[in-house]
Amino acid sequence: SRALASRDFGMGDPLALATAETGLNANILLVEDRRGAAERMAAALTQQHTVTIEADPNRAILTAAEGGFDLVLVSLDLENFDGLRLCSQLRSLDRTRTVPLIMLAEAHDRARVARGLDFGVHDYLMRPVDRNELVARVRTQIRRKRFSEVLRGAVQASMEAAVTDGLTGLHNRRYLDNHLGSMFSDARLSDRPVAGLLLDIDRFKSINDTWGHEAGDEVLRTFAERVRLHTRTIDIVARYGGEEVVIILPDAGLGEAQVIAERIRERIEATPFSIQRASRTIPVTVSIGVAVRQATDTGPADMLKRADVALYRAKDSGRNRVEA
Ligand code: GH3
Ligand code: MG
Ligand code: MG
Ligand code: MG
Repeated sequence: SRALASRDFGMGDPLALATAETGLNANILLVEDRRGAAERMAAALTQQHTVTIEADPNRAILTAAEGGFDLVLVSLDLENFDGLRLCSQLRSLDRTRTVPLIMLAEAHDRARVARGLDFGVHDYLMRPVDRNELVARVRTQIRRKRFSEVLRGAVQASMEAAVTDGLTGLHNRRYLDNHLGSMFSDARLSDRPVAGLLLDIDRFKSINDTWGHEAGDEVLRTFAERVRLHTRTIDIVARYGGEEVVIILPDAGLGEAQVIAERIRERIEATPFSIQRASRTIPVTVSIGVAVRQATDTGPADMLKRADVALYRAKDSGRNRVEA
């Protein structure tokens, strides 16, 4: 589970990263048609950030939607355009929805500022804009944005880790259990086939006993890699138990499933597995049980049960075989 932990937080401590000053250089869009004010604000920000001034609010929306901005400053007192409406448009566009917004307001704009904050504008500055306050509020929003980006990445990574087997990188049983049921009932509703393959490495215990548990792990990883290589992305490949792998093939009938199983069996046998520590290769074979969905099945467990029975038959009749 060390591998899991480092995958979870492979980006380092999210909080430390998000708040590191080096991560706070931002790309800022300043929507302001008063030239003097725009230049003063840009001058205050350019020490740390890159500032693009846009005097035309219609063009500002297009520019912002092109992406790449970490923050948008919007004047509420544009010549021929309602700055608040611009803010609301930026909040509703997919491309700009999460970009922090800061309103630039006059004293008479108080009510509009309140409305802006209500519909999700992040902050505001009163004019005349204080240089230090501008720099500080911008920094706060950038830090908040960086933090939520890192957090989103970390959440995604740990959600992925929760359905991934740490040793092989295959899906784990939880993932299989979560998806197989609906995949199976979809197939039943549209009367399409589904096949299940149960793979079990032959005499794996003796690989462990002869070459050590780490060598066994290496064989498992290589095995998983090769299986993955010979399946499609729409197939579910999951580590089912210790050295057992389940493959679910949507839309595959018995004949097709047997061909795929045979191809995998052959690819495993054809190339011996390398064992780094012993600097040598060893032969590995796999037995595979194949089953397909039947109209009388009450759920995927029925199909997997038949695959298991077929697998047992493959073992019983000499191993390194496919049985259905
Ligand atoms: P058969 O041909 O009948 O399948 O023989 P086998 O030895 O492969 O079958 P058995 O199920 O008896 O042994 C499986 C072994 O797999 C036992 C267990 O120690 C080992 N194993 C399970 N998980 C792991 C793992 O993550 N790493 C390693 N190295 N070994 C594992
Ligand atoms: Mg066994
Ligand atoms: Mg085995
Ligand atoms: Mg086994």
